[in-house]
Amino acid sequence: MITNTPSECQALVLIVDDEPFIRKQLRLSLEREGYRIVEAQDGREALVVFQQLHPDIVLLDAIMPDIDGFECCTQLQSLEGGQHTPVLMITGLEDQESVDRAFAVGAIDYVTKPIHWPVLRQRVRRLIEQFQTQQKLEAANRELQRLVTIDGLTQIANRRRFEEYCIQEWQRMAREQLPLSLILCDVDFFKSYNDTYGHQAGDRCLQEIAKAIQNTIKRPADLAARYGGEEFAVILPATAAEGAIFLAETICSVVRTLAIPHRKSLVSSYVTLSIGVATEIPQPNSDFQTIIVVADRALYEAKTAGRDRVKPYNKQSTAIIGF
Ligand code: GH3
Ligand code: MG
Repeated sequence: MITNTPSECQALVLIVDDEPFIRKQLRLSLEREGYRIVEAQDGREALVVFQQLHPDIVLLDAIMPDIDGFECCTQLQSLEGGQHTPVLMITGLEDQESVDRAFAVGAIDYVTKPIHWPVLRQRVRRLIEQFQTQQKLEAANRELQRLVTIDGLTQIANRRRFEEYCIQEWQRMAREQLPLSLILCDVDFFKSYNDTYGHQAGDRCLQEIAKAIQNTIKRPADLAARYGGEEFAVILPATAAEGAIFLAETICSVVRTLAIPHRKSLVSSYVTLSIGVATEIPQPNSDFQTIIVVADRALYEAKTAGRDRVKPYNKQSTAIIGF
């Protein structure tokens, strides 16, 4: 006898049949395997229960009054999780057309009455196993997807995610003709910070700054990213210059108030940021890199003007770099 693993045993089976006797037989047989069981006596009830409890498998009678099994299976496919959850049709119909119909509406397998119990048990076990493996794989893929877009040190978006999002929002703002703002931050005298306090302290400092920036942005569409070594970027879709400058000033002052000691800084006793801000309403088919170049230029101006400050994009900067 093949025994089920603990996670298979905890699996929830939804039994849908209008005949109480069949439901009871199925329940008893599958409870013996260790599954949890929930019953529905018609298609309508099955759809409600499915949405509430998200079962791991549905055993579905084909012939029922009102919504029959075929219709119920069709409707299940459109519910959340419906396309992934296996549906095993159980029916007295054996004709070619019924079998074809069952698979056409999304059933993954088909068992005929009278039920051959050992076969049913094996099929249920195999389908649950496949479903759960699939679920784990999808969760692992989601985690992998998250990992490739997150910076390992600071746990905010990485450069790759930044560029992806910047292109996406640049194009969206071009379609909607709304302003996109970009904030570029660079830690002041960070090389001497590392030299003074060590690389590990430098890493912790970057983590604190990332957290502070992340906590400062509020709108769901805003994205904070680690742009490079000690450079951070914030993308602000549908945000005009005033709003972006205000946020940049807030970031600057939040980092100041972290009060991370930096005795080798030439502008403060604490770690500070220099920040450049750019805002543009993108032209259709223009290159998103333009806004990065402009923000970088503004950042350079913040550095040369004495650091620990915000410099917004201005026309002069754009003239110098030729946009
Ligand atoms: P400025 O005020 O002009 O920006 O000077 P700076 O010293 O900050 O700039 P510079 O580009 O000379 O040095 C940046 C330093 O940031 C050098 C590099 O070792 C450090 N750095 C970059 N990435 C990391 C990191 O992940 N961890 C740590 N600890 N340091 C990093
Ligand atoms: Mg720096």
